[in-house]
Amino acid sequence: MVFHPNRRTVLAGFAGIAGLAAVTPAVAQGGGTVHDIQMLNKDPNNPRNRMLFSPRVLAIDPGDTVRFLPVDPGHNAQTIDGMVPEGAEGWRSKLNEEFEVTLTVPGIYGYKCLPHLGMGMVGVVFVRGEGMLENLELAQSVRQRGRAAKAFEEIWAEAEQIGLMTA
Ligand SMILES: [Cu+2]
Repeated sequence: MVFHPNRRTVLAGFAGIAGLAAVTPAVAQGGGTVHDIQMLNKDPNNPRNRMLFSPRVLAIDPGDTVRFLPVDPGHNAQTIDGMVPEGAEGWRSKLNEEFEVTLTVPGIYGYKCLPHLGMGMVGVVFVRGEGMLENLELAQSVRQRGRAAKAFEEIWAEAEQIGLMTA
């Protein structure tokens, strides 16, 4: 896992020099793609849904970067104990701060917003590749409460629906 706290600045400078800012998708330093997850107070598609990561199910390739965007204040993103693949490290972002993490180990990464875990503000990143589902059972066996438990049920169902739950 690699942190790139200042990469946006670096990339912006590079894109400016290359003159490609408008047409080039975000590419991480290592060549992987950058995927954004918004941290929101309200779901634009359903205002009754409060405090959420969007998207809360994300599948990426090894070496890709996940970027958490503090669109609304009061959120962070941190991995949940027991929901990180063996050999990989978790992460913990600060409140209200944009945060990037590059994931190289295939598997399932469950994370939460610490202030809003009780409101079901959780998400899962699937890193594709050999062994992606090796920690699925372990991740699913982590005890969740209340709305977080409900959110994870929905997340696993959504992952199943988009074909992530079969190797
Ligand atoms: Cu939150």
